[in-house]
Amino acid sequence: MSTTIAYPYEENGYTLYSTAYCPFAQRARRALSAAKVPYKLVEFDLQNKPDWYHLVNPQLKVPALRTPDGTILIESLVISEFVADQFPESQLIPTDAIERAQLRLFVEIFGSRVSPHLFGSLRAATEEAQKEHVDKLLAGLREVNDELVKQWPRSSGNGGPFWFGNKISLAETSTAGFVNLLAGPKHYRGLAIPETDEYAAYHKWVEAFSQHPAYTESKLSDKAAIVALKKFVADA
Ligand SMILES: N[C@@H](CCC(=O)N[C@@H](CS)C(=O)NCC(=O)O)C(=O)O
Repeated sequence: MSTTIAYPYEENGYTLYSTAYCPFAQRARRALSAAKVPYKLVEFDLQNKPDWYHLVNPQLKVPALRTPDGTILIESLVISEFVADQFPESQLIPTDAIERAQLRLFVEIFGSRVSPHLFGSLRAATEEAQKEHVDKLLAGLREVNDELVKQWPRSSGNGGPFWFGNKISLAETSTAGFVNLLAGPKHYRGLAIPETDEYAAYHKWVEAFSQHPAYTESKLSDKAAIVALKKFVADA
């Protein structure tokens, strides 16, 4: 008897459906990579989605993760927490409930105070609106900085330079993609992140994860990020 595979996946393994420039897809890739989980990467262009993709995710969004038992998971943070739960030895998230909440708050700052203004600054049509978003983006990055300043003296912070001391965790795998995309507002809107005390912890943290293979293997060059973000730019 022959079986038809309606969409590509790794038999008895993990398959991640992804798009290179998507910061949400990068979350899932980086969680898998930081946990050293082998997986098959199925990458495609969102403008040219394969016909079979609705069988994987009817919402037609990336990322999606197919697990060895055939379960399909969607939503980047859900996938990331699944990886952390399934591979606890990777210590991608603390075990203590308060520390877990503190890590989730850190990720949330990127979701609600960094990412909206990163994209908002590009989409804004007037110089005034662009400047307002750039100012709010900088305020969001100062919040990230201040959260690290609070985190590092805690036992889970252990002095940094990662959120979780000397280990990469979901705090980085879930947010580094947005740091990578700051190349867009820098290029299109003149964003400059000052080298002052207000941003010192932020810069130290970025420098730490920038060397990590879980970041570098799916990092976009500044040029690629600028090209990928062009479609969001109101006046490009
Ligand atoms: N909340 C979702 C957001 C995923 C998302 O918006 N992905 C975009 C690409 S970055 C997408 O697949 N868009 C569908 C399309 O452009 O057709 C998650 O965190 O996974």
